Amino acid sequence: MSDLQMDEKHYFEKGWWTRKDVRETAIIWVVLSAVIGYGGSKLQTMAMGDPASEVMENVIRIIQIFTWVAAPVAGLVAAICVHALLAKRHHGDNPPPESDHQISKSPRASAAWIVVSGLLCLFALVVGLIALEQDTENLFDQEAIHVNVVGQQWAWNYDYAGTQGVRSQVLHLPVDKAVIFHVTSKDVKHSFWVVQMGIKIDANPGYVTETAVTPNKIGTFDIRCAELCGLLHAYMQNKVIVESQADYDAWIASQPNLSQTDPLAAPEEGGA
Ligand SMILES: [Cu+2]
Repeated sequence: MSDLQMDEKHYFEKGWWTRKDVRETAIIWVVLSAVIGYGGSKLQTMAMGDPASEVMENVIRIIQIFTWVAAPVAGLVAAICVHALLAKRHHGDNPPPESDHQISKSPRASAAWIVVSGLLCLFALVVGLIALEQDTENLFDQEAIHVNVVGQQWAWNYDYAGTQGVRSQVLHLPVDKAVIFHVTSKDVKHSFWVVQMGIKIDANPGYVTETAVTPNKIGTFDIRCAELCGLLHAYMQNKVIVESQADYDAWIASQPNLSQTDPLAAPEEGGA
């Protein structure tokens, strides 16, 4: 029998899970998994603010599911480290007799680790693909309104298709109606990010990218640039005002008619 097989036999001898160090590590594992799962899923998503679309609700749900699924893996690694630090201190030249548990060379332990990680990756892939499929549904909504988004150093401008040439620097949207964004840039790469609605897409010069969402909450939310785009990147942000359909229609009607004039010659509109 090789050394390796003997080591494995020794480690997996009958009743190995009743050993003191294994039990202590298991308790730390459970506690750390709960702390990592709760901290990661609750505190992390609390900082994101309340969702203003179903897409964002999906994003938060996925973060919570993935965090809880990953927590036992992170918890196990941390538990072994913590237990080793607390209980496995050794002083002297000769290693203690129990230091020969060669779990790292155990084919069974390696196989279990690979299979479990593989299943977790597969789970993440399937859940992610399902969410991605749901999130793209808005793109095919025939009733959607269309907004052209142009990023430039360091501002966003919005043009509303099908209106009298309405342009604004604060985005207005009606609640509970799909909106499709056609996004581009005048200069460098930016990234159009509607924070509480959970959508983010690159704004590339000479190219139009598309994303879509249905805002489901009335209020004012944040829009930011999510691509480092120069000196004032941090200030490239403005707001989206989600309002009732009537308020939105009234706002559109109140805007100057730019369709007959050269939009570049018209004064910039500051929004609400
Ligand atoms: Cu930018």
